[in-house]
Amino acid sequence: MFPKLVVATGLAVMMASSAVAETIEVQMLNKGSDGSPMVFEPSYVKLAPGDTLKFIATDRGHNAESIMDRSPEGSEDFKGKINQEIEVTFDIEGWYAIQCKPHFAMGMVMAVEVGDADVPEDFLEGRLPRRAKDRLEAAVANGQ
Ligand SMILES: [Cu+2]
Repeated sequence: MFPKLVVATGLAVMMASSAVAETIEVQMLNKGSDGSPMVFEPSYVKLAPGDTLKFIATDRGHNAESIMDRSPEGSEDFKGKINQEIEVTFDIEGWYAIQCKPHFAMGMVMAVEVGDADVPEDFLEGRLPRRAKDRLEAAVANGQ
């Protein structure tokens, strides 16, 4: 029994320290698992620089794109088409806000933290629909 445990622990350490970039899937849904309408699931993701998010068009009528001025300096905005599955790689540390354009006013947004970054002071400020702001706030709170 003891030798087995040692082997399992060694494997876990090896996996945790592996530097291989990961791809994490985010579903675009008409209804989340908690019943709320029009969501990205999960709505908060923490990545290491170089990791990729894959947006899955599970339900129709959604897209994924950057919310202007809510991503780190030097990063590039992206814009997926409606019903398009896209993969976005995040190289620069910081916080990113992402929206589904058709359901932005309904609060279809998510937050991505890359590396260990402080939330920028203006991340939740400026022009944001109330529901988008509420959900973004909740997503940020998840990450703190
Ligand atoms: Cu949507």
